[in-house]
Amino acid sequence: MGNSEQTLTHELTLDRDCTTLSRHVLQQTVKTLHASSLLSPEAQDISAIMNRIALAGKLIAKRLSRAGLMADALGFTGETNVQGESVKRMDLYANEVFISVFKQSGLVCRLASEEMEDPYYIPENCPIGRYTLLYDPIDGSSNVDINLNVGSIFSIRQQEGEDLDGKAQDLLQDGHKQLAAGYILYGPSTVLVYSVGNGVHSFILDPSLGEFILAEENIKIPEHGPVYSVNEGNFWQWEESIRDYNRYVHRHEGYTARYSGALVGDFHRILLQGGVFLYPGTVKKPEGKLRLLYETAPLAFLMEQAGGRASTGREDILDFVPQKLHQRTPLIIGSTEDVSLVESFIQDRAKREETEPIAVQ
Ligand code: P6P
Repeated sequence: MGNSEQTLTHELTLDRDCTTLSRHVLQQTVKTLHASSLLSPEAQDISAIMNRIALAGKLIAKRLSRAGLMADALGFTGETNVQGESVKRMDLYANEVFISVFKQSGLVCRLASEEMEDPYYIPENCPIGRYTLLYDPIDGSSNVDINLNVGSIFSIRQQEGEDLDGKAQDLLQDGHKQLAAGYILYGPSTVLVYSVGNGVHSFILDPSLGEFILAEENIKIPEHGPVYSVNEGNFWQWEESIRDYNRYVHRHEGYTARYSGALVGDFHRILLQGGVFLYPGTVKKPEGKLRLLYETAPLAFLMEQAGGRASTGREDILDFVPQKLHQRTPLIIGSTEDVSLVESFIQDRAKREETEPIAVQ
């Protein structure tokens, strides 16, 4: 390799190492907003919010790496959250981390979390911003005590109106209202993936620098992939069409099952390798288990930005209008061909049920 090529390679390498999250978000937001400069207030705000989210991710990653050595860091609190789920100590810790990094930021007015029945309103003695952070502080917390991957999921929306009744009704709008979305995956490395509507980009935390460094820009999901990710233990709870799909992938070559019990890790695999993740409705939970505003909608935002699809099985996730803050939806998300295949089983079964009397169970 000649000297000039070596210099170019070195310069590229140097530039790659210097692309931190805050710089990248600013550039991306300016492009998305067609803003005139890096100094546009909204671009600055979104970049600052992403920086706060990154700080929360660093604090949570640090706690997770030491939790097994700390008293009272793991296990259950003995409480039940608004979802009816047993609360892990890490759920509460992570929820508090997000509140603490945003409370004095002057960037947000509300924080809506899976762990809180109502949004947390920034106190009047703190600076108030015009944005709302919606988040699942630790998704997949059943994996925490066994040292398997977990994640945080986030979505950023602008407050609309004055929310005078404190009911945050303006949050009950479809997913196209999201300004940004992403997740942090706490695995062998800590990965932050985000989009502000101009492609999907991943960053890896360099613990020696304490910085998230750009790993991959404009991630695109393959149109088809071999992986289907679903909890087959629910097979007899599903509607017949989903059972039809499951039988199909069992009988046809080229499919393989992967399921970790933590949405963020399963989603990340599908995003990078292609395929489909499903959490369908069940008899007990026809709306499904996953929550729209801080789980399925942010992931749908990312997936569509990456060239994939996200559906409830009957409509696009991003079109779904929630009736309540903790609205649940079924989720079918991933490669366009694989999501469409699942939907085809739902449509075929619906047509058959229209023309044939439903057999008495
Ligand atoms: P199941 C974790 O509790 C979670 O919300 C997601 O992270 C995960 O995909 C799903 O639930 C797992 O649910 O019913 O398969 O254990």
